[in-house]
Amino acid sequence: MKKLFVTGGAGFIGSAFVRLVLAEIPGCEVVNFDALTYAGNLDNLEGVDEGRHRFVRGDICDREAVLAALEEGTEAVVNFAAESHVDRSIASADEFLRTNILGTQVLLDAARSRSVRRFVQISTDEVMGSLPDDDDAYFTEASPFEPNSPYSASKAAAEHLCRAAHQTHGLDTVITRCGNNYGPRQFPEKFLPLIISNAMRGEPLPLYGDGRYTRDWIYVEDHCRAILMVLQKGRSGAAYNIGARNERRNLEVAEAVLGKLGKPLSLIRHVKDRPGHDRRYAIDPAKVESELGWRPRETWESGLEKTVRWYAENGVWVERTRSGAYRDYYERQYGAEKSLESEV
Ligand code: NAD
Ligand code: TDX
Repeated sequence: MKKLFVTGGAGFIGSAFVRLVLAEIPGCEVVNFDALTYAGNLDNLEGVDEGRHRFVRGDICDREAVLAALEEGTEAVVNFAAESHVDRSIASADEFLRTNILGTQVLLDAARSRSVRRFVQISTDEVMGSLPDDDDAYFTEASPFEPNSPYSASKAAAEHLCRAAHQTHGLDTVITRCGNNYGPRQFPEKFLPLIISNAMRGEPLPLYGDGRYTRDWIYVEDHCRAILMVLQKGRSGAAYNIGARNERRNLEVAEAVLGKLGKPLSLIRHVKDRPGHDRRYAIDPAKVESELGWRPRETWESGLEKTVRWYAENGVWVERTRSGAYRDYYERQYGAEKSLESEV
């Protein structure tokens, strides 16, 4: 691989992917196209090899800007750019529809007109909705789409557009559907970095509802290695579910973080539930394992240890991301919960 066009590469997963590509594929150049929304952060790219990395600030909905940055000879577009936080999509869906749906179509069109060989769409397990609690059902690639939030509905729509580009125009598309990522540089509106940074400051950890919601956690670098394998060896037109067989209840995650930081369980607070809150995600990764030979490298214990340590050692990053616009959002989301319903 010589040249990749990565969108959303200043975000949490995209920046981890850019680092991985530059480190593991000698000679590969990356054009990193990112609008730098509240979630995009150039600090996430500190230390990358600038000789092979070109950052372009731009909006994936801006057709001309995309075409100007996307050069002939680009081997693949890898689309991470998205509005990615479920709670924000519940508060207001507009930006999710614009970026996640219209933006994906602009990229598909641009990839076709620049004769890009392959288009990789980074999707999510959430397009498949919710599984019952205490069940042995799993999401497979054949699971029906049942998105429950404006975020997951917009990601499902984006998948359909990729499929349509493949079927109608013969574009070589592949889709990855992953569960909850964790690791360094995740914006602290998401559950794990939120509770780590709150716990470090001795502040309450907000758990929606009964806290017994289950997520299937994967260390971000393991996810990125799977994306790289799908990019290099995945079947055209296929989707791959990516998961580390690591289901955890939110309460268990909170207890693990408090344990690692030596903080009391009394910091846990049950707050008002998320509307339409998906009960359980659980991914069957058999296809990516058997077809592509992918396996996660981190265990939950090693990944959580690395993650907590990274946040402990990068207080400046945390403070900078928690300032300004994010603080306003935090007040809107949790302000009413200051009187916190109960303690565990
Ligand atoms: P993030 O919110 O941390 O980063 C998103 C990035 O996209 C930011 O850098 C932002 O500036 C950029 N962006 C947003 N709108 C843009 C636009 N219109 N034009 C150009 N750039 C724009 O997200 P993340 O957690 O890194 O997620 C990356 C992708 O992976 C998303 O597509 C998300 O749906 C998917 N995903 C995330 C998870 C997870 O657990 N975080 C799990 C599965 C799938
Ligand atoms: O304050 C909180 N309290 C709480 O209990 C927050 C922010 C979340 N939660 C719960 C909701 C979920 O059950 O924690 C779980 C994880 O929440 P999020 O971090 O918001 O992630 P989730 O809604 O599961 O979606 C994530 O995984 C799939 C990503 O944000 C998506 O981008 C990805 O597609």
